[in-house]
Amino acid sequence: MPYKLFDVDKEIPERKNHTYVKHCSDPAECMPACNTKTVPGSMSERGCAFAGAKGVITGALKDVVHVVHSPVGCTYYAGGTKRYPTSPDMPDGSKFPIENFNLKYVCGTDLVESDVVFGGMKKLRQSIIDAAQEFPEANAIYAYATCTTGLIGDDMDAVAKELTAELGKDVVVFNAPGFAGPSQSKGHHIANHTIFERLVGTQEPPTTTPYDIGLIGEYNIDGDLWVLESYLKEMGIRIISRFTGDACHNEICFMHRAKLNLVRCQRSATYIADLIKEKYDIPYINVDFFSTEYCAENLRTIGEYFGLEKKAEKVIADRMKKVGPELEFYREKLQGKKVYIFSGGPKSWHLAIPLEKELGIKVTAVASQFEHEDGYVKMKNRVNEGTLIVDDPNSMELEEMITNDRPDLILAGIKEKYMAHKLGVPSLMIHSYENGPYIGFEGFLNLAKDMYSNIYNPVWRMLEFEENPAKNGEIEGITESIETINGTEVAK
Ligand code: CFM
Repeated sequence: MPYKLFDVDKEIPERKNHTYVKHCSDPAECMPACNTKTVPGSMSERGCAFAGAKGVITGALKDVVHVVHSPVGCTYYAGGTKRYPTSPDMPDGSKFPIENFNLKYVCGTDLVESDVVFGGMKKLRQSIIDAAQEFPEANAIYAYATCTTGLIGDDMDAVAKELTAELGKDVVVFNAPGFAGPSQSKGHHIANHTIFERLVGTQEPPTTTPYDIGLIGEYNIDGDLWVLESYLKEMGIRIISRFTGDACHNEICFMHRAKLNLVRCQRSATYIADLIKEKYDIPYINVDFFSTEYCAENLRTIGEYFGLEKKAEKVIADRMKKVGPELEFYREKLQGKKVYIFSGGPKSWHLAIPLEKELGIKVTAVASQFEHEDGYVKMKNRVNEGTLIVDDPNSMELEEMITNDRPDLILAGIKEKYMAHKLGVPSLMIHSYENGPYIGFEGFLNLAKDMYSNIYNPVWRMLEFEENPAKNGEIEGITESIETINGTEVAK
């Protein structure tokens, strides 16, 4: 029986197809149903297509002002709550005057009932003009359709076209209303196509070199991009265009000048890498920089491509020297701990093997809010016999899993975190991170540290959890002393 129906799903048996237990002898086609509408009655944790466009793809840009064409709620939730910091550095050497501009401001049209009845285009036009006046430093204005404006059918492109000419800067419409697809994944897709069709190839970079790469699908969560950039820089490779972490509008417009593209998030951004390959003949490589082994392996591949093998080896050796001994400590402490990975998708397959192989952790469940079949193939290939693979999980399922199975830690997001805490199980945010970055050599060490300090936090034995009588007061290995590792104090 490769599929599992949770007790909490008795009323919605359709959920069974989405929860697969891996058995090595199962045929290849055995995997969770995915990328379809959420089963009615299931309390999904998914985001909407608009969230996928603004919250993931475009919100990381440092010099763009965003106008959300919606009642005020969508605008509120489009605020910069995701942790993708930006530096002020611009490709021409100048500085953008507002630090972390992308995290600070969002504009909206604040639609009310009369706009729904009579149309919102006038308001949209005025809001874009106001945004341009309020933020003259912004180099472009991106405007977003939402469920309301998608339904009333405002012709946003007509407004944008007019205003691009009037304002003398790009006004780009992202037509990904919330209902455009089953999850945020559809918004990634639409935003990739919009950017490609509307922007790529419309500007030229100030300079080019033979070692210019495009880094695609890297959003600089908690500084991830800067870690990778430092490795590439030491190898003599320049990132000419970032899609879209710490990027500016202009560099998106000259993505067609990269010599090679690296695709980091292969769920949200392979679309544009494919489009660029097709039109401009620029090759791309899928990369995986989570963990020391994958990171080394991928830096070697990039080194080989550019004939920079020795430099790649130097970066790897330097970083391993720094993180190797400390990782050893965490490996010892994390050995045998039972962990779930609940992510949007890719992080569930990126991390499954590294956690097991490099830290000795047992990954007993993985879940994804919006992966497609190709991602589930990777997930299935990378987990052990008996691991539960859940598509579009609902909170009650997770509660049932935690209650019955008592993992030592769940790697998840803010939606799961406090429920896990209430059940007496530590939870670490794998979406926006806690003490990130989590990518690369140093990042993997940060992740290990955070996992360790969450599992071994003495709070879990100070509180009494009704659900968890077995563990009260006796989590194995916890003492109250503090140990110092390389100058950092950690609870032992
Ligand atoms: Fe790509 Fe991402 Fe992810 Fe994603 Fe996301 Fe994210 Fe994620 Mo949260 S772009 S698919 S839509 S790697 S926000 S940085 S962590 S669900 S696994």
